[in-house]
Amino acid sequence: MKIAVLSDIHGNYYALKIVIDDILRQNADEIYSLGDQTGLFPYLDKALDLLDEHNVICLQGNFEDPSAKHYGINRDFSILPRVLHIEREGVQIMMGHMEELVECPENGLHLFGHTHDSYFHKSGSKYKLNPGSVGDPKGRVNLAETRYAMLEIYDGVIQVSHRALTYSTEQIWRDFISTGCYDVNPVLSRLLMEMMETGVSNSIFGRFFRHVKSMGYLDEMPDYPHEIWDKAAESFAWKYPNKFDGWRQSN
Ligand SMILES: [Mn+2]
Repeated sequence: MKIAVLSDIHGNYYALKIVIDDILRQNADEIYSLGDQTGLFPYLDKALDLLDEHNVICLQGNFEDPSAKHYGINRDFSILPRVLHIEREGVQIMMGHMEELVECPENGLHLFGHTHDSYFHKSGSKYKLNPGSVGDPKGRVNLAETRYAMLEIYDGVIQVSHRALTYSTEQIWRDFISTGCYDVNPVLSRLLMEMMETGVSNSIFGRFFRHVKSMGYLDEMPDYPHEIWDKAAESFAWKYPNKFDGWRQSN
C-alpha cells in the first residue's frame, strides 16, 4: 500500500495544493500530516479545508499547541492526536511531530517532522523517516520548493521516495496584499518573503528575535507592539529586498 507522509505545512496553501495534486496522481491509500499544519501564510483556512477534503490524518505539532494563537481560525487543534500508532502490511508505524515524542518498536518505522529536514535511514533495527517540510523545506535546491515522502509497504518491505516539487511564489506575495495580511504586519510579511525567496528556512525568525532582544525588548515575538516591529525592521540586516511595494503597485 501507498502512504503519503507530509509534515510542517505551516499554512502554505500554495505548496500544499501541488503536493495534494501529486498525491492524487499517484493514488495513495492514506495521507498523514505529522503536525505544524498551521502557520503564517494567507489562506490557512483553505489549507486546513484541503486537508479535510482529502481525509488527511493530522497530528498535533507545536504550532497546534493549545496555547498557540491562530487569528481568525475557529478550530480546536487540541483534539488532534500528539502521537499515533498504526500497523500496515505487518509493519508497526509510530508517529509524532517531534522525534523524541515516541519510542519506536523493534523492526518498526518511526515517522516524525519538525526539523524540516528530509531523510530516511535505518537506525539499529528501526527505520526513521522525516518527510521534510511542505511549507518550508530545509536545504532546498529550488527556492520555491515543497517536499513530502511517499511510503510504499508491501509484505513488510518498506520503500520511500522523497518528492520535491517547485511552484511560483508570485501569487503568495500578491495574496499577502489582497487579503490584508501585509497591512496587519508588514515586517512579519517581509520576514516570510525573505525566508521563502532566499531558502534560509525558519532560521530568519531566530535571527530577528535575537535582534529585537539585543535592542532590550524581551517579550515573545508575536506579542511585540507595532513600534517594536517597525523599529527592529529599520536596523535589521535584511538580505532580500522588500518587493511588497512593487507587488502592491501592480496589484
Ligand atoms: Mn514543529
